[in-house]
Amino acid sequence: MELIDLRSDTVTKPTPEMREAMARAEVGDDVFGDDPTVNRLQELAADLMGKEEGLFVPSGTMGNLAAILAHCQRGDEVILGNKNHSFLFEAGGLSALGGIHSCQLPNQPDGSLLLDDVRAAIRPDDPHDPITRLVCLENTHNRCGGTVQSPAYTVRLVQLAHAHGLKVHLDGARIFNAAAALDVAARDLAGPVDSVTFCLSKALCAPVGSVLCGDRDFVKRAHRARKMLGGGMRQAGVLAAAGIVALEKMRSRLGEDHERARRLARGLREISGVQLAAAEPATNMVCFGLGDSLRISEKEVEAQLRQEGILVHATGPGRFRLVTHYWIDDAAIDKTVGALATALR
Ligand code: TLP
Repeated sequence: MELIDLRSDTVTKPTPEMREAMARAEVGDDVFGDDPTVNRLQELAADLMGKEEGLFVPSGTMGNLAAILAHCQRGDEVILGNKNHSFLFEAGGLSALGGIHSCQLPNQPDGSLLLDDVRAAIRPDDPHDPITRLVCLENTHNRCGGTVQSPAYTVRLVQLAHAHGLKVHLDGARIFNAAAALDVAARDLAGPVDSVTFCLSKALCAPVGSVLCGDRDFVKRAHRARKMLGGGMRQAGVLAAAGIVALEKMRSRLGEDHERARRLARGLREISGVQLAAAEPATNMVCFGLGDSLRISEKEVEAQLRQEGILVHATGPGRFRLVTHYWIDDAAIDKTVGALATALR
């Protein structure tokens, strides 16, 4: 049975075109900067983000941590959302490995931070306080349900941060989903910030990798951080080749995933007891809870759907996030709605 895997867009497998490009890739030692395919990917990525340079990293987690290490010294403070991936799901790397203090502000429903909250969180120049150095944004915002923040908001946040001498890093793991939903170019969202990470291995289907982009000095420091974290890869062109196909061929189709997320949400809305987090999903994530009337646990739902060949993943007690992607078609959505309707009857 062909599995329908809605646990994340990280489950996407490389397309046949990617596998061919990987087999043909010209390679060299990337730690020496000698891999022509990695270099091409980095240039392409930097151009799409409106930045001077790019740095290929093995994962979004390492991209975010290398960025934070490149911006901050030990003991500095980062302002970020209390639902940001870097705070919740990166194993505490910024404090464990970077010695960096975090100030967590409440994410608004769209994943943004209130400018007044940011302004109030910036520390005075006082020896009792850590030095506020960086603000981290996330767009699309994963834990807020794949929500998007506009270029205008990004500019306002960056202006505030820069007025106080702070840098801004954007976790743009799914920045191309945000750009597609807002019908803007990714550089409209990434251009204003000082650094941005985006993932090749999620909706874009590459098997591995993210790119961290910023100005030349920043990327030089991030390069050192990547080495320190063990992320200096050698003949990484075989991976970068898939990343190039991802950027050239897979960005323009992301609207299809968003349309399927809306189809899924429409189906779920008809099932009594399902409480959708948002009337309309902003991008490729559909989040919902199980109402009290339903006498079934999230583990039982996972198990029942698995028997039908459908993989879903609970994000908390009675809560789910289903993610659409390249390998999910309309029939998969309809089968999932049917299976959930049966499980929750
Ligand atoms: N997110 C994964 C899980 O870790 C939760 C997922 O299934 O969504 N930033 C954001 C916004 C992310 O959603 C993720 C992965 C990362 C960073 C980390 O990327 P990787 O997995 O490449 O380290």
